[in-house]
Order: sequence, then structure tokens, then C-alpha cells
Amino acid sequence: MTFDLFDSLPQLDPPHAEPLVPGATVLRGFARAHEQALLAAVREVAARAPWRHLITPGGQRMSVAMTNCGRFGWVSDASGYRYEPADPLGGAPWPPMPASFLALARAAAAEAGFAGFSPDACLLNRYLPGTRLSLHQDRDELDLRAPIVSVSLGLPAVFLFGGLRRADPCQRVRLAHGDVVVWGGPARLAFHGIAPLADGDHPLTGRERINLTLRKTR
Ligand code: MD3
Ligand code: FE
Repeated sequence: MTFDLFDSLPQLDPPHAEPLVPGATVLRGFARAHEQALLAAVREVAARAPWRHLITPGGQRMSVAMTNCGRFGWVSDASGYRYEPADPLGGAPWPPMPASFLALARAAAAEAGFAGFSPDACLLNRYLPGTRLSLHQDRDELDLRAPIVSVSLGLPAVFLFGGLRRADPCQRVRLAHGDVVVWGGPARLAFHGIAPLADGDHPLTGRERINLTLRKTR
């Protein structure tokens, strides 16, 4: 008879890489070993730079709640989208990048073929049941050769992944707790979004999904 650790955890696959499209790699379960440290760091960031619903330049309140850490943070308001060194709520610098975020992002990027990734910003997104993120491109960073590393925590989501034109067809990819995705090369400017979050109850986050995106903004 054979027995290993995973036999006792039937719902968990061992971490493994799945190529998605050229330039994009899903590292299933890559963050699972660090879930407690990552979630504790998320709470520390949000204690200093609270979750908020940004307003798009077109005047819409975003359904996803956001905050940032690192040297720069992504903000949106009536004057547009940009990276700022300070939190517009209060004017203090964004909280420092937690060591756990940086180490995970660097390891994931290297695993996907982007050695030397050096993010200077992390956008944190919080989804509750029903929250969505409509199709968009991430193009506010100056160095588009650097990848973006995304970390999914808590409730699972359906990620929509299209092409370089908004009208291109979308693949639907399930992103679950602990999944890390590295988006670089030809995938870096692809349109993407998140379908409305289904209700659920995650053992570590309850009715929330948290996504971290680590970025090199300049
Ligand atoms: C593909 N976040 O913060 S992460 C975002 O789950 C964002 O919160 C989603 O899109 C989320 O901008 C998706 C996956 C992701 C992040 C950045 C990308 C995919 C990407 C940049 C380029 C291409
Ligand atoms: Fe995005």
C-alpha cells in the first residue's frame, strides 16, 4: 500500500505549473504554503491604508475594494489612472511592501522564466460575493517588459482572459486559493477581468476573495 501527504488531503493537488498562453503561467497552489503570512500581511496593510472603492475617470464607483503597498500605489479618480507614492486618503506613504509578498513574487516570476523581477508596487483587490472587475488592460506601468505577478487568496473566481483587442474572445480560467499567475511577454497587454464572484465560505477568509498584483511601475 502507498501513502503520502496528499492522500490525506484529497482536495489539494501538489503545486504545479500550467502554461496558459505564451507569456502567462499559472502556478497552481504556489502560495498555499505561505497563506497565513500573506493574509496576516494583507490585514496589516489594510489597517494602515484602508480598503476603498475608487471612482473611475468616467465617474463609476468600482465594485472591487482596493488598497496598495510598496513605493507606489495605483489610484483612479476623475483625473485618470496613475501610480502615486502616497495614499490620497491621509497623504502618508503607502505601507511598505511586506517581505512575504516580495519573496513570493520573485520566486514565482523566476519559476515562470522572469528572473530578477523587482516589483515596486502591490495593488490589493478585495472581492465579496457579486463583486466583478470588468475587462481591461494593465498599461499604467512604464516598463511593460516586466511581468505582473498575481496571487489569489480565499474564495475562487472565474478569470476572463482575452486577447490584445477588447472584442477578442475570452477564455475562462478558475483561480483558486493559493494560485499564482505570472503575466509577461505577449500576455502582458491582454484584456482580462473577473466574473461576478460566486457566494461561498472560505475557511481562511470567509466570504472574501483577495487578489494581490505585484508590479514594476517604472
Ligand atoms: C493579465 N486583477 O488588479 S489578477 C488587476 O483577480 C487585475 O483581482 C484581477 O486584473 C484580480 O489589474 C486579475 C490576474 C491578472 C493581473 C494582471 C494582468 C492578469 C493580467 C496583467 C496583464 C495581463
Ligand atoms: Fe488587471
